[in-house]
Amino acid sequence: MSPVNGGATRDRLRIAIQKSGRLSEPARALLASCGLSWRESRDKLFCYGETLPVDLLLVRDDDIPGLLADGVCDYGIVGRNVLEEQAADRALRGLPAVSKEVRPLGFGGCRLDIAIPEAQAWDGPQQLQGTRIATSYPGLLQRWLDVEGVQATIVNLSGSVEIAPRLGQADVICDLVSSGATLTANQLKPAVTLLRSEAVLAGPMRAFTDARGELAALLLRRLDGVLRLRDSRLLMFQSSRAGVPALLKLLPDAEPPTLLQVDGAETVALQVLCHGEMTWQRLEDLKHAGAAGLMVLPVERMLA
Ligand code: PRT
Ligand code: ZN
Repeated sequence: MSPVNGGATRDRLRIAIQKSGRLSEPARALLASCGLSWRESRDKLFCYGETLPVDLLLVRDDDIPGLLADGVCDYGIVGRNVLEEQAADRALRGLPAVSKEVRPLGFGGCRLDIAIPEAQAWDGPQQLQGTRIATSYPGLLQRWLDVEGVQATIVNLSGSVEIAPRLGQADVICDLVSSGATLTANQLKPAVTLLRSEAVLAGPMRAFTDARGELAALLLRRLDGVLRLRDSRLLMFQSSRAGVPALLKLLPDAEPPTLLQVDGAETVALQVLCHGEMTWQRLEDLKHAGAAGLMVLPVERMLA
């Protein structure tokens, strides 16, 4: 079969993910945890979906918005920074949006920051008037400069942005930052954040009118289940019936509990699905408030 047939009617769903890079492994793992599997061909561009008619295209992340725009792929897993850059670029050229963020996916977190030389003070955006700013995100930078009313020269670089000030190519930079170590290594410091980013599922503006519609709904349903459970734990403990309200106040991120009567009318056993991190401190607080026999269990799968 041909992996590419444009935006024509199809009965298989096609998802573009990064071939190799920061997002490729977590993207595959996430889709696998939704019950998808593929005939492995990791060296190639195309993976044929086996458990469901959902195929993968393995590509460079920068190509994903274009593949979505052309209808070659139905969904893509890509950094919000890449998706928003395409949107900003299209908007600056007066073109309509062609794809949208469908779900944030909770990995690949970073920020698009303007970073300035360490020795400089930051007095706000107006300080950038008349400067040269090196970036690989000219659309997002221009959009921000327009909002702030700043006139600056954008130096468009495809890589090694951090080194541009030292090479005399630019005064400051606008680049992705996660730990900040790269900025420090280049005697730069973050000044202002233009965008908070993470990997997202990007998809079409309009719903599918063919068999892909049902497949897409199924995929999103499973994805929502997986994302919801990612930080979820099943908490089990016993307490006096009278003590339950005080304990539940300590669990604001919990689903309504299941209560089982244990010992006469007084003692109850509780099962609570909690969505936040279950730290030792939280367990100790619960114990202090009267919980006994506390147990935290991982949740593997859930179908509401
Ligand atoms: O080959 P391909 O084009 O597909 O890959 P790529 O090299 O363009 O992308 P890749 O794999 O580097 O990044 C993919 C996506 O990961 C990005 O689009 C972001 O959404 C996300 N991401 C998360 C990051 C970072 N964190 C990150 N730290 N992308 C890049 N960086 C850079 C940063 O700019 C710096 O140069 O990594 C370096 C280390 O960052 P610090 O702050 O930890 O030092
Ligand atoms: Zn890239």
